[in-house]
Amino acid sequence: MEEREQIRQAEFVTGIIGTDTILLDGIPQVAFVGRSNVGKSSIINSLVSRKNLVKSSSTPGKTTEINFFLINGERYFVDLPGYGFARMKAKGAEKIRKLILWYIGSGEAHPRLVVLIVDAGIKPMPQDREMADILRQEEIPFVVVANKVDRLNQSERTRNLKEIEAILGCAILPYSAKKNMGKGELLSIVLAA
Ligand SMILES: Nc1nc2c(ncn2[C@@H]2O[C@H](COP(=O)(O)OP(=O)(O)OP(=O)(O)O)[C@@H](O)[C@H]2O)c(=O)[nH]1
Ligand SMILES: [Mg+2]
Repeated sequence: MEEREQIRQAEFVTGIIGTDTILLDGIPQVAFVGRSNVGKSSIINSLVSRKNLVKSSSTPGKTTEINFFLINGERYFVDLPGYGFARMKAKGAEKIRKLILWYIGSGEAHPRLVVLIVDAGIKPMPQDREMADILRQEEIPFVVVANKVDRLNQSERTRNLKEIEAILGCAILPYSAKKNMGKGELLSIVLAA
């Protein structure tokens, strides 16, 4: 029987808000990006089988720095702040947008793989399309994950996933951080990166 890839070790290393020496250490980065509150931090917790390695919250805008977690001593999972948080002051939202675009597009961080997360129950927003377009432009490999499918019934799932695929122009992986659905598949993708 094939041995399942596992995460044996996960530890918080640092949070950054711009240029940092961690970007120079040669350890590959897998980044988790998406709108605020879609469950980026929860997905990382589900992958590492820890409830609270990464702080998650029902209040959008929880993550404000770019947080690095060392996984199995060999790669980083990078938890980014969420974009498109409507209630955030314009200045703060712009700052976060710039921080994300710097991480994705400046060439300083060069993530190996980006996990672009959307909410399976919500139509992708223009910012999600923009993010997918930027990733294609920068030629950064990415995978799209539709989280919170546990909230949908089977027919809603099928319909929404199709619609999200059409809008973002790529295949998506249904996921539930709450129920650990899709975990095996996403785990093998992020550990292969
Ligand atoms: N039902 C359900 N709720 C989820 C799931 N994943 C996350 N949530 C909830 O969604 C809320 C936001 O989760 P976070 O992981 O903090 O989201 P985030 O994308 O990191 O948010 P920011 O850091 O603010 O950008 C929390 O209340 C989670 O419990 C899921 O798969 N199913
Ligand atoms: Mg978060």
